[in-house]
Amino acid sequence: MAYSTAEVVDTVTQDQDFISRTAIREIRAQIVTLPSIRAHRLSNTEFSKREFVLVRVRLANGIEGIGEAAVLGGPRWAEESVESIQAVVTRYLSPALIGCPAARPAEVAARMSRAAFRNNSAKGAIETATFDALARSLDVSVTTLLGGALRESVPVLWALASGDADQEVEEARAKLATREHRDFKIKLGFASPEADLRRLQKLRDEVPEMRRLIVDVNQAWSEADCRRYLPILKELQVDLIEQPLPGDDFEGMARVAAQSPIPLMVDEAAFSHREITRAGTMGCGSVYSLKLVKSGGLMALSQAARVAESSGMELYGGCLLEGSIGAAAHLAVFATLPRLPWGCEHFGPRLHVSEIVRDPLVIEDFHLRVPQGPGLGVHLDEDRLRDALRPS
Ligand code: MUC
Ligand code: MG
Repeated sequence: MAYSTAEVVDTVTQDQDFISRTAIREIRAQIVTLPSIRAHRLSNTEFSKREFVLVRVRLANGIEGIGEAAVLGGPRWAEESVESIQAVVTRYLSPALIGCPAARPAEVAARMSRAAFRNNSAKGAIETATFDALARSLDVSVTTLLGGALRESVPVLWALASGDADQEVEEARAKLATREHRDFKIKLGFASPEADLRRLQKLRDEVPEMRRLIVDVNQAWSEADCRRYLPILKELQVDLIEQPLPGDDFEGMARVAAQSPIPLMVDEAAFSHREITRAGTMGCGSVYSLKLVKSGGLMALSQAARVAESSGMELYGGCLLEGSIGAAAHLAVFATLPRLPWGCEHFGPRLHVSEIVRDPLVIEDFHLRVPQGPGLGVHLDEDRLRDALRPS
């Protein structure tokens, strides 16, 4: 059936009208503080409350989208802090984006990269909020805009990170009993390797039902440590070792990976697509941890998955302990990936004592459900948010 000229002109006009109604009018960045259920320890930082920046993008059509900019232990896991994110969003990214249509995500991303170098957590939250607002304007899910869902849920692990072996045994048993988690990530590197291995041995002995075990060393070991301790990790049936060496030691990671009896996962080493390609082609690891704070946007996160796979790495759905908003943003991308063999680690929402959304994410039968649209599928609870805002 051929369209008449008048019908084509009508469609083009409607499209242009829609695009102009999605012009970004306002971007707000609010610092949120949520206490954690227990202390969470990494090799280089420790915290008992989580702070993040809630980004709200309002369009000309009145629709608002939300995004979460995560950090870990201040400017410690990466260089951004909640204060720097708030300043960069308000002072640089927001002025660059006012008037830009949310219906042109490629232009949103291009304007952000012209306005600021890196600052990926800030950019990732703005892009999330922009996609959320655009998807709500169209009454579809963000996943639909990113290619459409290939799965409705993702296997999700739990991280044991108090450093207290007795507490960790109890925590692992509780997660197994409620059928929330059977795969676990154990944070190493804040104690001596010998103490960490004793902790692991106790967990293996006392919780034999634990299935997959991943250890995250967060860059704390040397190459010599790896040679000494990797055979013991193999005996403890560890399935994956995450970023044992410093992020910039690509050669060391490649040497360790070549000799390791267990696959290595690349985390802090690779943010940009060029770094991912380098890590993969050098053989620094056989798995890549996908994170919005490394990629700086939902589209770039989805591309990072393709780049990692084409460089020879399998995919793991990483996190920076985001709450429900950040987790929903990751899930919107994870749902579109043809392969995600290592599942994900978006247990972050359960690490907080409270939520700022009305519809917390659902974990059942060891899987995290992809929230359904429109938008990200999560909605702010303004009363809870008010209680959680850091006083200015
Ligand atoms: C990291 O390095 O992977 C994610 C989970 C967790 O326990 O720490 C973070 C960061
Ligand atoms: Mg890690």
